[in-house]
Amino acid sequence: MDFRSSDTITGPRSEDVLPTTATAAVKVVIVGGFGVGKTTLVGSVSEIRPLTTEETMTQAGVGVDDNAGVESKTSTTVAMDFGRISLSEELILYLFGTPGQERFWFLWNGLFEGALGAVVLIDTRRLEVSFDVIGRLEERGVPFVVAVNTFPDAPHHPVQALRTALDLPDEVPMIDCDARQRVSSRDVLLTLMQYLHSLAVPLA
Ligand SMILES: Nc1nc2c(ncn2[C@@H]2O[C@H](COP(=O)(O)OP(=O)(O)OP(=O)(O)O)[C@@H](O)[C@H]2O)c(=O)[nH]1
Ligand SMILES: [Mg+2]
Repeated sequence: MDFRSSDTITGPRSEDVLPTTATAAVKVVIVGGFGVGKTTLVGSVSEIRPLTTEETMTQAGVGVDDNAGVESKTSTTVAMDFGRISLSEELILYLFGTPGQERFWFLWNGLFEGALGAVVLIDTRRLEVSFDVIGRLEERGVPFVVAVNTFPDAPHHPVQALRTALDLPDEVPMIDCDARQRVSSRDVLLTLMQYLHSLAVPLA
């Protein structure tokens, strides 16, 4: 297992130290089917060097790992991703990326403990890998937003068609993103925080 953040222990770097102005910390989970870009999103947006648990995909996974549509993928998350981002001087988000493959989903229980909300990343080339993920979030009652990770060869569907396909309630925000881009990933997290805020503020 590759715990990249602890390859060489040289003491904290300045960007690893929590800002003294931080007053609130929120745990957010990044979920989605296999290969939709969860590890990429955590890595692009994290201000600390992300912790990853990538393992090389081998022949042993053929027939077990469904890599249709992402055949070039060479590694997969086997436990979790972890990162951190300060959304403001006071507000810190701790990001936990889940493994996409169903055989590792038993880890969800621990990863969701104390989480305020979730981002569901989807790939429109393989919408079906997201169905169970959304169902499990709904069962847990965890508020979530949906981020459409735009791969270059992905078909473009009208928002309403996507919502219908995912059976998504109208109030759940949906946003396009490029998980490789920091600003885009940050916008996804801001959308989630605004949504959580709207749920917390009682309607007049
Ligand atoms: N073109 C494009 N490629 C992307 C984007 N996001 C991720 N990728 C690529 O897609 C592949 C899958 O990304 P990962 O971040 O490993 O996906 P994951 O959801 O963490 O995968 P698992 O943990 O195995 O479920 C990688 O090769 C990324 O470089 C994107 O927005 N656009
Ligand atoms: Mg991953």
